[in-house]
Amino acid sequence: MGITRPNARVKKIKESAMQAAASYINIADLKSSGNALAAPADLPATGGGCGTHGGEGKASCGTSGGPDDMPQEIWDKVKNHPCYSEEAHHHYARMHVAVAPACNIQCNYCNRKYDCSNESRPGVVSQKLTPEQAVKKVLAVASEIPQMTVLGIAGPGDSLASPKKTFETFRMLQEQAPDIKLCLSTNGLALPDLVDEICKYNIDHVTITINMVDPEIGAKIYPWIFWDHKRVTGVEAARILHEQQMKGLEMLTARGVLTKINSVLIPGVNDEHMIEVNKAVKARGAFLHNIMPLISEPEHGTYFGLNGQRGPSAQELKAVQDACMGGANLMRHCRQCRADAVGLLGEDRSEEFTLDKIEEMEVVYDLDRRRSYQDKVETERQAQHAAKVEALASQGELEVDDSIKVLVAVATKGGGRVNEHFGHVTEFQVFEVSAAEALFVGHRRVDQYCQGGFGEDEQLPSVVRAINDCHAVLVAKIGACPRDELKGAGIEPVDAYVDEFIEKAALSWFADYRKRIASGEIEHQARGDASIRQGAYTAAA
Ligand code: CLF
Ligand code: SF4
Repeated sequence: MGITRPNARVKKIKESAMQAAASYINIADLKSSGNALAAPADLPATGGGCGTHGGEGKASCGTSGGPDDMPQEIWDKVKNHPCYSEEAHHHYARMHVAVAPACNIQCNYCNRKYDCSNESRPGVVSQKLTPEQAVKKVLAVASEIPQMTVLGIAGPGDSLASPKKTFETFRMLQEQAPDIKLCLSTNGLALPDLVDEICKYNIDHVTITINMVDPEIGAKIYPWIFWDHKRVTGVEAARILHEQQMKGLEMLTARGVLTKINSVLIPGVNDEHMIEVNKAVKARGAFLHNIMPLISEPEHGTYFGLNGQRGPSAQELKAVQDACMGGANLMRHCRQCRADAVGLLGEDRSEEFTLDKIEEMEVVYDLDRRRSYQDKVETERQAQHAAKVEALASQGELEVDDSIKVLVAVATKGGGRVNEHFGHVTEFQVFEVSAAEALFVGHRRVDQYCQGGFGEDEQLPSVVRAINDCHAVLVAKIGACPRDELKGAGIEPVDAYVDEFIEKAALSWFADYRKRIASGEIEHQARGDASIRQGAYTAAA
């Protein structure tokens, strides 16, 4: 199967993305540029608001939403789920257990040597566990990390291709740790047959990876599926997969299970199709749509990697996400975690919880201790929210173009604060800041610049490339050499907001930036594009 080259409209998205941070492609541009926004003929029209009726979207508020933006029962489900609430992901952790090794389909971006790329990134292989080992591990992590609130099963194959292991793990855990939310991720092929089982075990959150709603496009992504005891290929395989995915999604929605849709953005294959996917899943009640970049390199040994299929740049990804705004709520804080990830999104503590280490640990699952710790987390989270509201209120009136939006990279080690040294960063969080808001729009992985107390100068250009579309980088501390390199690239290093909450710091810096524009001290310049790291990730990277 050949690789489709980007067509004219994708080129338009890319050119638009490259032009300027202030001129991202928007939904209006796409409305006027083609029919991508037209709802598929067989779908009901979508409605706005936060209603929970029928197959409509349960909330129109996005993952940054709070209790005022959605019904109480939905808020109760998402408030401390780090993937379903952007705000929660600064404070609450999740973990995965790798109990599901088999898969029933083949994706062109997957090499079975690695974890399922639908819900993880290539480059590392998880330690596979039995359900008993998995439950033991969850209890060990829960006793060490009281803010770990969610257990997900996301591979390393498909969680529903090995249903016995998946459900046995959930069943045992529910008995022993009833406060932990259960979550699973699937390609959807076996989903309709297992929806009742999902409800039986109170699994409140299900992710389905849906990369297309057009089987012709699907045939470029899936070479085969295993269906009805035989291998099915081509468009027929994609058609069956598509029908199962849509049916499964509708069934979950009808039963009140919150669903998230993961889509892998593959330039030239499904990028211009993504708006249609977004509309189709919204119409069937998906709570969230997570559009993730394809990670593709020859050394991953995947069909796409070996055939030169590239992943999107940071601004290409953002342009497609921005174009989907107004449809299903978007998740932009996904970290494409491993099937055995442990910790806050963006950190991976799985090495602390290998089977041999767990054997030596004294595991005390103390529900009261977990609750009292989470109460403290909640207090901190509310303080972060209040700081953001206060910073927004003090933005003030200036003789400056109100439509200016810029990206700001942030060095943080968690808690929603600017609290990491530039040299220690392995992941920058990126916020889009305007006079109206500071919105989390993504993250950028980088190689750690400071190694053993010294800066690795050859790493600096790749760090700059990763945040090259940002106007400033907020850090707790930064050395002279990287400071000069960043300034030379037009990125302002800022260490004036140490330990402050991120949104407040970003908004304060932006207020100062606008003042400098208003006074004529500086002129607002658009930034270029940035690269998404394509290399194999490791736990330390
Ligand atoms: Fe895991 Fe997925 Fe549940 Fe989250 S991850 S099964 S919904 S608990 Fe989260 Fe990781 Fe992204 Fe998945 S950041 S890859 S979206
Ligand atoms: Fe690989 Fe996951 Fe696709 Fe299966 S569903 S082929 S494990 S990426």
